[in-house]
Amino acid sequence: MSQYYLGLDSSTQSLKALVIDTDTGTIHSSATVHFGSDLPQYASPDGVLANPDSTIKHANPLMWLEALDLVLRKLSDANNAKTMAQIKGIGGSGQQHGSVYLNAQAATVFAKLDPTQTLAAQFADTLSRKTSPIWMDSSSTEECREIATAIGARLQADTGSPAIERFTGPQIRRFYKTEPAAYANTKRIHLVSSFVASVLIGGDAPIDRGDGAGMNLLNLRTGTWDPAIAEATAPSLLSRLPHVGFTGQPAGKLASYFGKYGLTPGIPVAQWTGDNPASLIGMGAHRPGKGVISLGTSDTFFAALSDFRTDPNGCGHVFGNPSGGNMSLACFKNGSLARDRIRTELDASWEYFDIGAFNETTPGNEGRLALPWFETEITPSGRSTGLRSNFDFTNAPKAVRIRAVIEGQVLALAAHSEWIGHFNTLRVTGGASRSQGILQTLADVFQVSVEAIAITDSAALGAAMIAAHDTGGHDFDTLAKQFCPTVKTLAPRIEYATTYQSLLPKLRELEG
Ligand code: XUL
Repeated sequence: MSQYYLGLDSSTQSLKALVIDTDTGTIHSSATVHFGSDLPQYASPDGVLANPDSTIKHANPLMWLEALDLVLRKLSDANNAKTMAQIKGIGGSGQQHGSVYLNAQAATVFAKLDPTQTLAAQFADTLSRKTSPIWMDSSSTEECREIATAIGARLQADTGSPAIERFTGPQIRRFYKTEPAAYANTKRIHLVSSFVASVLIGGDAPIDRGDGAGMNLLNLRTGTWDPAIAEATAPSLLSRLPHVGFTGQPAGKLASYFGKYGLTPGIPVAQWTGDNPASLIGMGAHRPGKGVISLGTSDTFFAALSDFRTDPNGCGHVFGNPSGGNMSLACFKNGSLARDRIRTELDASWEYFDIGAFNETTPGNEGRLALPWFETEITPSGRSTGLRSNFDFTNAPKAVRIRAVIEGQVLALAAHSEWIGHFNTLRVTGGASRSQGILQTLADVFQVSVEAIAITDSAALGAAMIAAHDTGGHDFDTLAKQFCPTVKTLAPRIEYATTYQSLLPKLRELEG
């Protein structure tokens, strides 16, 4: 009888569910809820609530819960009862850094989930903060400065990152300063990942080391919360945080509520992690040596680290690797939404955007570069918002503009990941990894071979693989061989190495 494991990924724009079959090494089934189109009542087309202040990016946590009910309903409708009953364990990942604030009532609701009501209805009165700041929020600059002043260089040396606007600690400090009464009324602060895991187990799930490292609160050297940093962030914060889980140890058992979807109550639920740590697993890159580029809502560059190292320029981060040890990450906020906007504004078809424009222009684009910073960019941070280019962008031919944007984004990926080291292979995932033009540009800029893997939902796949590992005893090397085969490899064209090398100073100039 086949063994199935379910992976869930609660990302910025959607919630995905993926069932893997570890006997056959295949993906058995999947379901997706798009927050914008499936849950329009939350008025969050891209998973974010509108706000007149462009630095504030919040989402409604009840939307994530409604999506959980809906995705499990879709999954059980698509499968027969036997399949649902054969799911042996559940894993999950969430968009990183986002936080959920719960009052004293939450513990009772967790313990008595009622299958006759929806999750969103049951948790509606448990939020001490109605909306959750997510990773796109950049409103906490002042709080970052305050935490950095209080802790000094030790903050990056021990937590893996300097104070960063989107990280949970500075966000919590901002909440404490702007809404002190609501902070006082907060009994528990969860990450998106540990919140959804808590709902699944009907109790307080731990925060895993992988995702917890994105909070500016977790000491990666001791593996637990840093009391001095927590106190410098907000008073009595330690008592409001769940404990940090041990890598590989399940979070708990599935609550009986979920029996209504055909899942077996009591099956183990793995600790949930961040979408990037889960993607590291889902890309078959849990061992050092392979760099991963994920082209999604945000573009990220990450890799397993052989030792604990931090970015001397302060842009990159260290997170926990779900297979043990650490991973590096650099995150670029203007990823696929920026590419979509350029394509729409230029009225270009996907085919032209992915291939045609590249055939009409030459690598290096005669030095013309653009950075589509429509949202306040994270890497590098502190720069003004808007499209930047070193040529007359508006009047240039379409193909030149498209190449300028893609080469600008890829050169930024290369420039800000230099501290991580050199790789012989880059594995690429995310929607844009289907683009021939982007893949070839990555190979030529990085001068390494680029592999695309079949799956674009690497976080959901990674979450399912973590479930198979943590709750079913499967090992990551075997799982990676089974589930992460390469579908396409592109070789670097050596003749363009110097062209791109000489563009790096131009990129730095454009970044300012
Ligand atoms: C990573 C980051 C984003 C989110 C959303 O630091 O902010 O990649 O995890 O995917």
